Amino acid sequence: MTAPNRPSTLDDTGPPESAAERRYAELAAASAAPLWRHYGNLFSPEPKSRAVPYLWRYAQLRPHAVHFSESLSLEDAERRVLMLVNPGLQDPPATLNSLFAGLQIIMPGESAQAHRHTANAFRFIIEGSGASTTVDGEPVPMRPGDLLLTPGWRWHDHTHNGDGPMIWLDGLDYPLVNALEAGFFEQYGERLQRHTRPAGSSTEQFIHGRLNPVWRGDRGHHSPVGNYPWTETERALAAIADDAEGSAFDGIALEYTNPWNGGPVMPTISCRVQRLRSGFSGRPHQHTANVIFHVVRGEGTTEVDGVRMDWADKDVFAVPAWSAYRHLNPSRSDAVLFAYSDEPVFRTLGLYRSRAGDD
Ligand code: GTQ
Repeated sequence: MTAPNRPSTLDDTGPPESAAERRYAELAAASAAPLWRHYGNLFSPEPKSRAVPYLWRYAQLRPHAVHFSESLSLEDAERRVLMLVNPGLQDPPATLNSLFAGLQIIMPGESAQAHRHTANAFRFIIEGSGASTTVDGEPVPMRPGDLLLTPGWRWHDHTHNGDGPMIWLDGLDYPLVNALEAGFFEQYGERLQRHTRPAGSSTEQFIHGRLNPVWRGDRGHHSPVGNYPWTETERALAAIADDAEGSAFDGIALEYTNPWNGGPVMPTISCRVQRLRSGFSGRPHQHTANVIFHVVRGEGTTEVDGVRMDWADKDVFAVPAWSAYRHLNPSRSDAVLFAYSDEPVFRTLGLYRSRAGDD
C-alpha cells in the first residue's frame, strides 16, 4: 500500500514546466484530479465499447481443442477451455465487456472436478454424446443443442462416459462479476459430487412450461431448470407458423425463460434462439446490451458497424454494446442462431437503450 499524502515530488531541479503543470502534478501527488481534463472521456455522448466486432471460426479452433485434449490432462487443467478473447479486451481477457465465451472439450473417461463460483454460467452443447454435468447433486445430461444452466454458487462437475470428443460453448458473466469485485471461487474437495437428486429431475418437472411444481422451494434469482433440451427448442421453433411476422431485427427469436417469473434464465444473462429464414434481411439497430452469437446451423452474414462477418455452422461471433448491426441470410436454407446477452443487467439498472438504425 502507498502511504496517503505522499510528499510532493516537485523540486527546483526538475525540467522547466509551467506553474499550471506544477499545480496539476501536485494535485496528482495528492491523489486528486481536475475533472475538466477528463470530462470528455468520462461522460461520452454515447457508449464506445473497447471490444470490437469479432468472429471465431469453429473449423479453425476445433483442431486446437482436439490437440490439447491429447496433450493436456484434466488433472493439470481445471477446465480445458479455449477462451474466445476479444482483440480489444485482452487484459483481463473477455469476449465482450461483461461476458465470456469459451469452447470446452472433454474426452471419454475424463472428468472435470467439482467447484463453484459466483459467476453465472451456462453450456450450449455443440457436439458429442454421453457426457453430463452434475449441478448441486443432480446429474444433467448433455446433447447437442441443449442449454444447461449452472447459476452462480452451484457446485458443478462434468463427466464424459460416451465416445469421441464432447465440445460445448461456455458462457459466463465473470467479466461483470469481477468488475464488481464480487468474485468468489471454491473447490468441492472431492473430484466429483455424489448424486443426491434424480438425473434430469429439474428439467422434467418444468418441461411443460406452463405448469410449475409447487413444492420446490428454489424460487431464487435463477431459473431452476437444469437443461433446456434441443428437442423442445426445435419443437417451439417449428410451432411458429412459416408466415409469422417475427422480429424485424432478429427473425423468429424465442427467449429461454425462468419458469417462476417468465424472465431471463439468470439475472445477468438472457439466452435466445433465433431462426433467420432463407432470404431474411434484418433491420439494423443498436442497443446498450452486448450479444454473443453461436451458429447452431446454416450460414449468413452479420454486419456490425460496417464490419461484415460471414458466419457458418458452429462459429461464434460477438457484437459489442451500442454497435449498429443487422443479420442477413442470403442462403437457400434457414439459419438458426443461439444468442446470449447482458440485456437483463441493463434493464434492471435502467440503462437499457436501443435505436433502430434507420430511424
Ligand atoms: O466448466 O466450470 O469456460 O469454471 C470457465 C470457467 C468453464 C466450468 C469455463 C469454468 C467453467
